[in-house]
Amino acid sequence: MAFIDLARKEINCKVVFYGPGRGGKTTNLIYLHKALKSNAKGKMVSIDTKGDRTLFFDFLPLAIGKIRGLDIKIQLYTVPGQVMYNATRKLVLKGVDGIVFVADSLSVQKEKNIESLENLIENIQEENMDIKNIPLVLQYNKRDMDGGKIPLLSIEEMDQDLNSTLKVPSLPASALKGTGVFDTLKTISKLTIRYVSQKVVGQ
Ligand SMILES: Nc1nc2c(ncn2[C@@H]2O[C@H](COP(=O)(O)OP(=O)(O)OP(=O)(O)O)[C@@H](O)[C@H]2O)c(=O)[nH]1
Ligand SMILES: [Mg+2]
Repeated sequence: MAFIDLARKEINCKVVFYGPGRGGKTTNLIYLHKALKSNAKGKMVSIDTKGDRTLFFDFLPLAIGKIRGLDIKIQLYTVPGQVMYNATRKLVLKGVDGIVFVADSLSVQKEKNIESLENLIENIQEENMDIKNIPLVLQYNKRDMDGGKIPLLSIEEMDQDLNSTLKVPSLPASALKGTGVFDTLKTISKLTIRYVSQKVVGQ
């Protein structure tokens, strides 16, 4: 949950990258960590990985600027996408202020994307939150693999599968090349800061 530290004049928000296994969540954070200047980022920490699979979570703290004299800090987390690690996903989701759902554009992953989004909605409900109230952005990742051996889902099909009822912002991306990664961060940051400010004002 977001918290304001008035002594330090800062607001901290938590954004979680969610989505199916091997969809590219960790790759998003790795790209941001590489691309950002050192005054905008802290240390990236990956807790428990096996090969390139996340078993617990990755963490990357960012300082994204000032609003009305307050420093805005966003802490990025990833969950493990593998189906069996649901308890860990629930733990990482606790106190979330914004979510990036990283969907895999490979056509063979169509069902996995849908399952993972359903799992997210379920886990959010269990936390007594409503997915419609939480800032959410869909990222359609791996668009650089267009024309490769495995066909990609079209953007329209992914919107149909994942966004027909949610109707949230969706962005094409390649976390590996970095295309769309900053757009994703910008979009979720804006929504999250607005959401957190409203909660603060409402208190
Ligand atoms: N070509 C291409 N490969 C990608 C892209 N994003 C991720 N990958 C590759 O896909 C594999 C899985 O990426 P990860 O970022 O580890 O996936 P993850 O969502 O963190 O997976 P889990 O930790 O198992 O949940 C890695 O080999 C990445 O290099 C992309 O945009 N394009
Ligand atoms: Mg990972």
